[in-house]
Amino acid sequence: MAKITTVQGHIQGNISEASGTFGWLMSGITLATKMIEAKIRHAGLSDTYGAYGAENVQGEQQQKLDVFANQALIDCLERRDSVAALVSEEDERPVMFDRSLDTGKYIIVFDPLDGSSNIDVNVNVGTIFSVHKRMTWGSLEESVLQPGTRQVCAGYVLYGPSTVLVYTTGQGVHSFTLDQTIGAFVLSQEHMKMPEKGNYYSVNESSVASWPPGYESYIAGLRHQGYSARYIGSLVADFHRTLLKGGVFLYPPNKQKAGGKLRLLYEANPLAMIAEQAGGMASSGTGRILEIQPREIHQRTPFMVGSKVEMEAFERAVGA
Ligand code: FDP
Repeated sequence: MAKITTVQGHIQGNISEASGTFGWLMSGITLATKMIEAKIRHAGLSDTYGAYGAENVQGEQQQKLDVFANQALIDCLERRDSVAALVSEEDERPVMFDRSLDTGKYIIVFDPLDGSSNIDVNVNVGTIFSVHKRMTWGSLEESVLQPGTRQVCAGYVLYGPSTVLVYTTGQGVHSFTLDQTIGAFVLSQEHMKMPEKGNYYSVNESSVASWPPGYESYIAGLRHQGYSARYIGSLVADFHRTLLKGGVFLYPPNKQKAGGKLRLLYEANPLAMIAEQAGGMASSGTGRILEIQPREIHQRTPFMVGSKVEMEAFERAVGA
């Protein structure tokens, strides 16, 4: 019988945590994402599509699946003793637990269902997560607002034709595929590398007229070199393609969203860590994403991520 490696077993060997604490914590994430994936697979058969009827803290219409995904993650993680706080895109404030510094060591930040506008049309969506270690000084609130350089683990699950989990703990990027027959994420690729250069650029060009100087000519330059466009509108899916095929994804600032659209803590930071670990780069247009000191949990940032060649050209184009 062929030996398999599950994500919990793998991650335990990739983090400096002596006990099985981190594997147990990770099992909370994998259990929740398996519940989310099961719900998505049957979405057309049950009354799961459509708006929930409320707005989230960002002023966006919550979808029924957003609400389900958020609750699944909270339910599966709140019982893990090692969790000090949970921060979700869907909740205005962090959920904090009254646990000692020795027990409640981790803060988990997540976007339960990224790409909500694609849910009803059967296009790929995802869950993004980031884990920080609680600081031994300061308040728990301060621990929640750590820069991306201090992430101890970052990852995402892409609900696509197959369901894939990608994670890093700073020891390379590894990918797992959900084996439905045994209900486990099984190792499919270790030490993934983003190609140094790709053939695609990925951006919502509808706001080109209000991009800052340098962006439009950069994209025109890529087109001139023969690059092709790909834009799904689900960040996880657009990022996953960029990780595998190379190229560049951009969400620049524009007139309506002067500070960008994507969220620093649970979208840009985890994907930036994965990109860097795979040999790519991630920028806000004015500096490295991972070095931004967050001021609040739902902070937005412009987000550009991709292969080394395209990102170095981007930085030259915008003077970053
Ligand atoms: P959505 O609005 O569907 O939830 O962060 C949210 C996000 O999707 C990303 O997944 C996606 O990359 C981006 O917004 C799409 O925004 P635009 O529709 O403005 O292109």
